[in-house]
Amino acid sequence: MDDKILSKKIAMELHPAIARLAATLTNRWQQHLELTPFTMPEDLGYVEGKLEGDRVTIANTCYQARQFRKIHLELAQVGEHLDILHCVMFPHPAYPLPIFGTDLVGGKAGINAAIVDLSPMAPFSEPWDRDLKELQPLRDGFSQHREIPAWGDIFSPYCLFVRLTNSAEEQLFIDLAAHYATLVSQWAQTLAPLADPAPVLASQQRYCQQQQRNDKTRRVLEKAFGAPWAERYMTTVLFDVSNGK
Ligand code: BLA
Repeated sequence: MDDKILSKKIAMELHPAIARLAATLTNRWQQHLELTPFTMPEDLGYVEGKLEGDRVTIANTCYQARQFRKIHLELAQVGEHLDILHCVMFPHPAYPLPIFGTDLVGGKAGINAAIVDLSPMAPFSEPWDRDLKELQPLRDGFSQHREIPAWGDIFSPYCLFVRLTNSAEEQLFIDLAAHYATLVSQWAQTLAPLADPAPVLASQQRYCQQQQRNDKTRRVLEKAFGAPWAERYMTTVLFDVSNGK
């Protein structure tokens, strides 16, 4: 990671569950994948804006690996009251792996939105389905489930969307997200690339189009940076549609 981005991140003093999830995911990737750097547009690694007088800061870290086109971890902060972790692992479309995605949104009062999924780009094979079913006891450990919005038809039956009500639930969410990230990294090792990436590419494109319809994300970005910038950021950094290469 760029030293400048790292020191800015430390200065951010994020909600402890967000900082812990970021460290845990990075650790799992280093354990299970051979990471190489992924270069993103120069001006988008670290970004600052203003939202109703509050400073908005965004720090991005990106990697790639043989089976993953882009592994993106974003930490964002809106003034003193909103901390955000966003993470997506985009497989190369030649690998019919699900997309790992997680989003944590919260503040001093707690994490109001915690979502994690392995979203299928092709039907899950039986062993993958079994791996996900085995984690049901973890998914059962949350007291406040939230309703997935209509654009979320891209998510799997194993998607978890909750409010985290105490530190035990925070840790359980981190454990579940780490399991999901580990599973997709391990599944990746078992696959040979497909000759025809077109069907997976089409599923990935639909995933990105649906995520771009998340008005709550868009509104934060628009208010801080303006509509054109928010559009560029959502379509080139958060949910850029692979061109198949
Ligand atoms: C919700 N995302 C949100 C919310 C905000 C953001 C403010 C509302 C929180 C709440 O209702 O309590 C904001 N999220 C951001 C911003 C960024 C971000 C500004 O990532 C980036 C700069 N979102 C994702 C991914 C998933 C996701 C990868 O980025 C899922 C895998 C889901 N976020 C997601 C969902 C909601 C959400 C489903 C709830 C939307 C709703 O209830 O309408």
